[in-house]
Amino acid sequence: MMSELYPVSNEIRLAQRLDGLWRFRFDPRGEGMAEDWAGRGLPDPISMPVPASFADLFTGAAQRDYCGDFWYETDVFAQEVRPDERYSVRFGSVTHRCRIFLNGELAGEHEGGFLPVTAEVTGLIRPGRNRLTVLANNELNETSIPAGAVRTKPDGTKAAQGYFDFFNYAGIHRSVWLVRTPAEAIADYSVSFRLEEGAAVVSYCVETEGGGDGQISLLLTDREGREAARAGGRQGEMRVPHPHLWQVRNAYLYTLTIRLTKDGKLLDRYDAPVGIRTVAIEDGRIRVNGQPVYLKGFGKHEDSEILGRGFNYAVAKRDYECMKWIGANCFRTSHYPYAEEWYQMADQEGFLIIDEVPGVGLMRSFANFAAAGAGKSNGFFGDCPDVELLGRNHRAAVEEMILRDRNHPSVIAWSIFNEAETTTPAAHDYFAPLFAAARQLDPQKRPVTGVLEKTSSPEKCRCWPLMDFICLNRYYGWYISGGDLEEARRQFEEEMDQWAEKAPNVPFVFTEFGTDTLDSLHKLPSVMWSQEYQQEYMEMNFRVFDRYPFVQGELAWNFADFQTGQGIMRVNGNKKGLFSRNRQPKEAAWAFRRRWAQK
Ligand code: GCB
Repeated sequence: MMSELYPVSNEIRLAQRLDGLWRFRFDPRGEGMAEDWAGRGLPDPISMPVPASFADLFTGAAQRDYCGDFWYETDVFAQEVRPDERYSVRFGSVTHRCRIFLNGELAGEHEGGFLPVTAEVTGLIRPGRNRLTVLANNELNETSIPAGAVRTKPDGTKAAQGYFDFFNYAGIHRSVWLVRTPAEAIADYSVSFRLEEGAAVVSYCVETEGGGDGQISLLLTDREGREAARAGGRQGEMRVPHPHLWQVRNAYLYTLTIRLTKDGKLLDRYDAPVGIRTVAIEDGRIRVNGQPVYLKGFGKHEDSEILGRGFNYAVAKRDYECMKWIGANCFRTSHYPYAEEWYQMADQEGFLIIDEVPGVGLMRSFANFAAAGAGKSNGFFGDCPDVELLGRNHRAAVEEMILRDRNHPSVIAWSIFNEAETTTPAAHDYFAPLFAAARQLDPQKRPVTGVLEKTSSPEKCRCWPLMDFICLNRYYGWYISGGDLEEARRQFEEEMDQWAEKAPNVPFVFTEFGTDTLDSLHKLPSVMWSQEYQQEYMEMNFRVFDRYPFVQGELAWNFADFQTGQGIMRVNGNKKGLFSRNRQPKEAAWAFRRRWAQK
């Protein structure tokens, strides 16, 4: 596996961003490979911004809803090509799968649309102009995640049917880089922490690539650039006396400078921010640096007008400002790992992240989210067409996510699935190895969890014992007993009483609860979809959460309104946001702001 180090430029390394206006072509008949579009250049291309989803840029439904193969192409100018260096192109993600070509030659391929794709192009790259081509595909099936299906219409066009409640945005959603590293290079590193009386012990491991016997040295400096610790060797410990800890909403980042040298010559260097903190579940509490923390925040989406799922710093900045205003300290990357820049910003802002793989849609039904919310599950693992292949793809996503994100202090837990079928022995057999893999892969041994929908009830769920803390998505007062909050509360408490008996001492976090709410609708007495109803529903939920001391967090669904497929359940998307899609607060946001200031 290629290094997952985020690209940087310094005196040794080059990271050249290739974002901009690329050339693009839909390939509805899948002709591009046979006609060698990678070698000959895209015929009659149109322009396409990178990064962005393609769907919302057009005025036609055919382009918005396009499903199948599509191609991107750009020119990469290399001023020089050094014979003794390695070159690669790195995509933050390409949704959902891709093949990468340089100058017509296949350089790499990747399954999964939410994690980086790195293709080594050493030997293929030439001085001057090079042609970089991407063949992408956004079809959904039941052997990869997120799960779904494709329907072929009578005219031969395809339509994606996700078993999930978000628009099947596709494209090059994150930055693309040309990366140059030395032949003998730092490939990756990891850190983990132990707090002792008056000191922190940082255990580290550095991996190198390209052979050679260069020496590794590490220097940890504080925010003022003063030395905090140093060490030598590929593996070891550093003692930091009187450490400045990374705290929730009060971040402190050191800089770890890793150097690879040989005979006094600097071969490679990589600087990384490091937040010293511990995460553990102890005495039924989620603890950061030993202190219990109540999680307050949201399930989010990478979603905004025009960009779709394309990463944009300004949108992300606005989201963090809104989350700070409302008093949040946490979010879940529902339902897929987000662009790396989200985590870098969370590291700086002191936000906590539950990092989720795209393990969503693993319950077959017409509209999974709706059936799930109402407790109607139709199974999955027992009759999935190739459960082993699905498991391999799922495991690859778990591995790649942990490898990518393990050094972020903001990441406090790994979520292996959202609302999967968990009530059969087949589901347990499917998930047990994925939980084990996550535990084994993470040097920091963070908690591992999964997100349970309504049919994963205390009596029926077979997978909750795999989890270090239990995440529940519950919609009492919306999908269940909608419009009758008193009855909803009664049913909700009935379930919670069962959990209290079933799983004593396990922390619970509500990872979803919410109501679709139109920012234009007011009504007294309240009705579903009105601003007043959202507020009353939230207040009922707060009362239930506060009755059960094992509830250790509340992540409302959703941070903002977001785009979904069309259907009778959705009014131009899911409107459960506490903020509108253009990030203005709904009325209930003030109730959260008041509550979270006290919590
Ligand atoms: C859920 C899903 C989420 C949906 C949400 C809803 O349970 O996890 O993806 O968007 O419900 O609003 O129905």
